[in-house]
Order: sequence, then structure tokens, then C-alpha cells
Amino acid sequence: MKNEAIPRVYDMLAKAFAQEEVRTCFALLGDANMNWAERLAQAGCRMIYVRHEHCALAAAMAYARKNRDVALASVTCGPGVTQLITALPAAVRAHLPVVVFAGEAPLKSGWYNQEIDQAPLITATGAAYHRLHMVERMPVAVRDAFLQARRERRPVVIGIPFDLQARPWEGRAELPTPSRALLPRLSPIPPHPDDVARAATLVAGAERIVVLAGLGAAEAGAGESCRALAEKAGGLLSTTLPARGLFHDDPFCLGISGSFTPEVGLEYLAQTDLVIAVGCSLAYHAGGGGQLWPKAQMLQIDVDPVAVSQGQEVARHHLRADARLGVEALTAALPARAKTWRSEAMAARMRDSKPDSDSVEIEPGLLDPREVVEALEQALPQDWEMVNSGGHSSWFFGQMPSRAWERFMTIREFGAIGNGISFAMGVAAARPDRTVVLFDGDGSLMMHVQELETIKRHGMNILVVVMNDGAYGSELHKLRAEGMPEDGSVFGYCDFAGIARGFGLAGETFTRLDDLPRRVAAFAQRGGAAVWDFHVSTKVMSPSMRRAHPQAAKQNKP
Ligand SMILES: Cc1ncc(C[n+]2csc(CCOP(=O)(O)OP(=O)(O)O)c2C)c(N)n1
Ligand SMILES: [Mg+2]
Repeated sequence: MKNEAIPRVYDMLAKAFAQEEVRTCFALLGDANMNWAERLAQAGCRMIYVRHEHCALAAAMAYARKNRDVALASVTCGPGVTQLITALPAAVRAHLPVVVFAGEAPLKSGWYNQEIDQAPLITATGAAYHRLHMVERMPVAVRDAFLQARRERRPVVIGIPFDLQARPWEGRAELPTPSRALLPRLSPIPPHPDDVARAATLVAGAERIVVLAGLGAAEAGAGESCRALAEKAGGLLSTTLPARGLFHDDPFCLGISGSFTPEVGLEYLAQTDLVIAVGCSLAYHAGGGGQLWPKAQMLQIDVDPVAVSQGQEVARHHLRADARLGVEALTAALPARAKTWRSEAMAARMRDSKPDSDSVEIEPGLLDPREVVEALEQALPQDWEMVNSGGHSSWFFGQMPSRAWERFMTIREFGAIGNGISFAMGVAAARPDRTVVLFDGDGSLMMHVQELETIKRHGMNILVVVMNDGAYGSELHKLRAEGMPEDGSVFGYCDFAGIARGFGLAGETFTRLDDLPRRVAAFAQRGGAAVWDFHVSTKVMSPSMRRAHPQAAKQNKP
């Protein structure tokens, strides 16, 4: 008979997590985490039980990004752990602090069917793995995992054999000091005056400057300083994709730099002679491997400047500093300019041009994805949280110039599809007072469509907007470009509205756009969750796809 009065190791473990002030845990239960999870829930942690372990971790990643703090996920041992392997590399590369409580197979058994060597699987992704086999040290090890996740900004997976979890707790009754009380104070790093003087000379000698801000700039609160620097330098503003919208209301913002650059922005990037990259890791995609700004020198302002990034030589000039302090010091050191690159005509062009003006004749009964996005940009309330998934359609969804970065999220550092629905759940959990709108492709949504049930059960406010081209559009366009059969990339327009209704959610199909404002108003009134299925043509190739396949772009013409 169980003696409930004797605390077990899992009781102590739950307490150690609870004192880390984790308010939400994304989990899927099995033998190796259920006792712990149950106790954690009793301690007041909100449990969001999902339908696939990948989605627990992916939702926690979005939650961490949104709250700018550690998030928590939990899975059982063996098959629970192997399901994490697609999400972990993205969390590592996106620098997301997530602690994962994973079980391990029992140590006492000679054989256990779910046993697998978990450590090498996890560490292969770049995440940390800690085997906790010393019972007395477990509460300290848990605390240290939170410290490590924060300091290294990466996922830390804790594996604990479930027979050890079930042992009576014979250690100290007191818990260790929680991580929050031990965190070092990380004040913003000011720049060195010599570096500022050198950077100012470089900037003063350039004529066509673009200030390119990344997520580091946005999170350091450097938006206003970047605007002031660009103004004083007579230059333009741009952002990386994750920081899109940081300058959404600035007339001299050319949009995103990278694969997602709008048409007019490409022209200006091609002319620039100096890119000042602020709080941005200079990933390959941000400058198309440098091809988007062939004439430009690069000055990087960052706490961790780099010369080579993702296989490319990126910056020869560096100013090591906190993004805001570095930009402010540089702006102050710049002499006033006689000439500016800016003009009213330029602002008017950026304001009035379409992101992509290519003309395509669309089949009757289908929509142009660009028009869908324009209509959504007009109709969706500004305070809705936006999540952009992946795939070909993400280019179009990225073009919503009125939207601010605080309400935008994308995590695509491992290039995997199928994450949108989990990221939307993570944002919804972090911002329960808001409506979240997910922009996803049909293929990506289908990969984890089961989570519609989680959304329904937890009463999340999520509008799933599907750009349904009846295909893996990314693959289809490449196959077409190569003159290959399209099999394996074309699936037909499945009925997402019907699927949504099957999960107890509202579902609607769109083959026209004129009644969108009315439907948005009705949804906003009703709240809850819904899936909106926009049937779009595969005739429209995104500009980045056209750049990669110029021949195919010509053939696609009516
Ligand atoms: C997990 C994973 N599997 C396969 C791929 C290859 N892939 C990239 S885009 C894509 C198609 C996405 O289709 P959909 O979500 O409908 O978006 P679309 O490209 O049609 O807009 C696929 C299969 C991937 N990136 N990630
Ligand atoms: Mg598709």
C-alpha cells in the first residue's frame, strides 16, 4: 500500500520546478513524467497537454521567445524523447532557453522496451542533456539547468529514470536557492571610444547607408536609436525577418532584408555602400549570401561581433556594444551631413509600391495569395498577435507593412515545416488576453493538425489562416522549374473547414475576399478559435522563388 505521507523524489522535483516560478508547462504524459507532472500541476503550474511531443517543445519555444524567459516542456522517456529531435535544433539555433523534463527508462530493469541512449540523441542537436542519477543532488541540478538555459540561451533536457523518481525522498527538506535569486546582473555593455571613432569615420565616408536591425536590436530597445542613426546618416532602415515591423511606420524603411525583401527594397539594397547591422547575427539569408548588397561594406554593432557567419565572410568592421548604447554613441559621434540619400520621392515609392508587382492570371475560383495578404492586412485588427510559419506562402504573409514587430513571431532556424500551430499555441499561452493569428501553409498545418484539438480543449484564441494551394508549394515550384513530374508535391485542396469542424472549431472556406471584413468582425465578436481556408492558385511564384528559378518564372507567364 502506498504511504502518501512519505514524500517521493518526484514530489521534491516538482517543488524544485515550482520554485523556479514556471507558470506553464507544455507536456505529454507517460510513465516517466506523469507523477512529476501531476505534482507540478498541484503546485499551481498551468499544464497544457498537447497531442504530440514535438508540439510541446515547439510551443514552449514560442512561449520562451514571447516572454523572453525560460519555458518548460515535458515528455516521457524513449519515444517521448525521440519526438523532440526536429524541434531541438531550431531551439538551439534560435537561442531559445527551454528546460525539458524528460523521463529515463528505469535503472533497475535488465530490459525495458522504451530504453534508448537519450544523451547522444539530444546532444547531437546542440542541446544540453543532463542525466540525473544522484537522487540527493536532483533539486540543485534542476536549479542549475534553469541557470544554464538562461545563460547559454539554449534548451537543456533533464533525464531522470522513473524508478529513481518514485523512491522515497531521504535528502534535505529545504530546497536550494532558486535560479532567479542567483542570476548575475547583465547591464548593457557600452562601446569603447576608439571603436566608436573608427565606426564614425567609416559611416561619414559612406553615401548610401542602410541600418539593418535584427532581433537583438529589437530586444535591446534599440529601435528608436536606429531610426535616429539612419536619419542623421541620411540613410534607410531595414530589418531581418524575425525583427520585421520594428520600423513599420517609418517612411524610410525599405522592409525586410533577405529572401523576403519587397521589390523596391531590392533596388535600394543593390545601391547601398554601407550596411550597419545592429543586433543581428548576419545569417546567410539576411543578405542572400551578400548578393543583395554587392557594393556594400558591413559594419556590425553587436555584443558578439563576427567576421564569418554561416559560411560567409560578413563584416570587416565591428563595434562591440549593446545595440542601443552602440548606436547612440555612433550617432553622437557622427558629424552633420551635407548630403542625404533620402528623398520624398523615395518615401512615396516605398509607400505606394506593391511588394511584388508581377502580373499573373489566376484561374477562376482560386485566389491570388498576394491579394489574400493585402485583404488580411486591411481587415485584421492591429492588436492581434501574428505567427508566420514556413513554406512558399510565408513570403506573402511576411508582407504586411503596417504590423509592428512586437506582434510578430517566426522561428525558422532549422527550416522545418509543421511548427506553425505549436508556435501559435505558445504565443496564445503567453498572451491569453490576445487573439493570435497563425499564417500557415496547407502542408505545414497538416503535419500537426491534431493540435486543433489542444487549441479547442484549452479554449485558446487562435485564428488559423491557411494559404491552401493544395500542394507543397515550395517543392512544387522547384519540381516545375526542373521540368520534373509534380507527384509527391500536389495533394489537392483538402477541406480544412471540415477538418476544423471535426475538432469542434469553426471552419470557413474562402474563394473570394470581398466579405473578409464582415467575417473578421464576426470572428472577433465570437472569439475562440477557427480555421480559415483560402484556396489559392499555384501560378504565383514568390519573388525569391523566381530569383532562384528565373527560367521557370518566365514560363509561368500567361
Ligand atoms: C519537416 C520538414 N519536412 C519537409 C520539408 C521540405 N519542405 C519545405 S517547404 C515544404 C512544403 C510546405 O507546404 P505548405 O505548408 O503547404 O506551404 P507552401 O510551400 O505550399 O506555401 C516542404 C515539404 C521541411 N522543410 N520540413
Ligand atoms: Mg501549400
